[in-house]
Amino acid sequence: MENDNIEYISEWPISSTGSHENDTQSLSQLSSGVGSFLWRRVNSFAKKKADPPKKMNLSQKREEAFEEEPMANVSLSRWWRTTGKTLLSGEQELPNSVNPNTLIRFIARSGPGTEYIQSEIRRLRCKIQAGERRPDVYAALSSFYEKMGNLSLAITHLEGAIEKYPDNSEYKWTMAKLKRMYSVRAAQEKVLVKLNINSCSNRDGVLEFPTAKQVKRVHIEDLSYEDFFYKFALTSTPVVITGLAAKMTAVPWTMQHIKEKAGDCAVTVKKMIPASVEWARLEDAKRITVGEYIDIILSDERSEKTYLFDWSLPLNCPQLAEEITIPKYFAGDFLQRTSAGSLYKDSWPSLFIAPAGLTSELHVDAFASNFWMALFQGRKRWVFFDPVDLPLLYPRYEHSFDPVFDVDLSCPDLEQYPLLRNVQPRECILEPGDVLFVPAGCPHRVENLDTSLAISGNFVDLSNFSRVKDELQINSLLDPRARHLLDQFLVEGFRCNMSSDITDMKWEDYTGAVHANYEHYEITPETVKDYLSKLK
Ligand SMILES: O=C(O)CCC(=O)C(=O)O
Ligand SMILES: [Fe+2]
Repeated sequence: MENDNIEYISEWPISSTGSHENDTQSLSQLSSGVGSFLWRRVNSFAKKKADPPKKMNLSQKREEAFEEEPMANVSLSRWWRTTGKTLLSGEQELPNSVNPNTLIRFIARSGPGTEYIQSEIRRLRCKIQAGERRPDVYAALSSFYEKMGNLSLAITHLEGAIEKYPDNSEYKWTMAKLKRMYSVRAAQEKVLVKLNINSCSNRDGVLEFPTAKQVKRVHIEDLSYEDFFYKFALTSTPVVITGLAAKMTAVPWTMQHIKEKAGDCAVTVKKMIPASVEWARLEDAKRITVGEYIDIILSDERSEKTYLFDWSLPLNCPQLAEEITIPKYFAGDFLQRTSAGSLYKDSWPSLFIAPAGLTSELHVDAFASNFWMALFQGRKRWVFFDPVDLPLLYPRYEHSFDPVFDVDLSCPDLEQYPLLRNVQPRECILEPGDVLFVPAGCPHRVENLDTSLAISGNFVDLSNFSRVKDELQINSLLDPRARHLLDQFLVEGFRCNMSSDITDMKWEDYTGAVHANYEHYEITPETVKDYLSKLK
């Protein structure tokens, strides 16, 4: 079966983010960047080998003359282009995607793809048995085991590669990912043992998705900074703050206002691809101006639903960013205490415009960041899960540390995914004028009930600081910008105290927060630790 998209599966990925405007560093973009090495040959080892010493004896020469084993993604895409695509005829259609990660996952799960993976596993095992015990052979074998879902063997063989090439940060990154998947599996097995099917059957014995608790709504006048920080941020509890969004912009934000200020700016809008393995199942759709996009959204003819998603205002339209006041609850953002140009410092607030019916599928915000969203127009239905529920939602870590979830929450299948019976969802309908807080690590799904207009930001404070540092530690294995950010956070004396006297901050004060005097701030890492230990 022919499909134009197959041409996108090249040995070197055609980046799904290749057309991005100006390095907006949005979460979804970062995730595809970090994982992209999985597509490359693991060539740092090859480079070492390809740089031979000046004088070599014959046996050394023989040792140099090997062809490096490609990792599973590269191997599968080569196989697909030469052989696989002819074998697939008659099978299910390829996903309607040009994203290499999405396509390769489909191929790996197809009948012929699985057979190819199994034959590669046999071939690589023979190679090792025949004495070719190079790190690239072990790493390649590990990557095929991972494709088959055999985590134990994937880990064992990657350990073999790391033992022989301990400095390879790509191997280390993959090992961290395999271990994370392994711990998810272990958590799932524990719950499966105790699963009580009856607990979620209705009177007729039909399985039902657990009823969601409503997220608390608190009026801004009734929510002090201290209450927000201790009761919600530190306990990973989402909250809707009412009456706040209107205070956040110098003039009311409407579609017309956005069009006037940003109409000529170009943006890559996204579309939801059900089979996608990208963050929130959103993939790049097309390049268009903000003005054209708003015209389409406001007109009735909307053949294809696209999302203006997480579009960085500081990077793309600073004059809109300057109109924003950051509410006190989020204004203590540690990202603003880093040097100019640091990763994420200028990524937010970002703009969201969507037509009714479009969803951001289940996802977790990257690098353990906290999140807020202010809604100006339309309604959005949010469903959240506690971070401890993550394994019950069947997460998979494919090409990044941002999990992709197998379950479809629009019609959850409790037979196929029995662990879903044990989740404890919360939900809310965000109304215009509301501001939502989503704590770090909470999986969530969002459905636009109407045409909507919103802004959002991701932030770091003492409620998620240590988790953020852990995530950056892993990301920094492959991403020098993550390393640079982490180094600033780790410096002794990084100013991480917070103050409950904090006030809302106009844009220039917020971004200039690096000059504040933190010594007098009374919320310290010790205060937080004490508070959390008393909660237990
Ligand atoms: O409003 C949406 O569609 C989702 C926003 C979100 O969860 C995010 O940007 O992380
Ligand atoms: Fe999110």
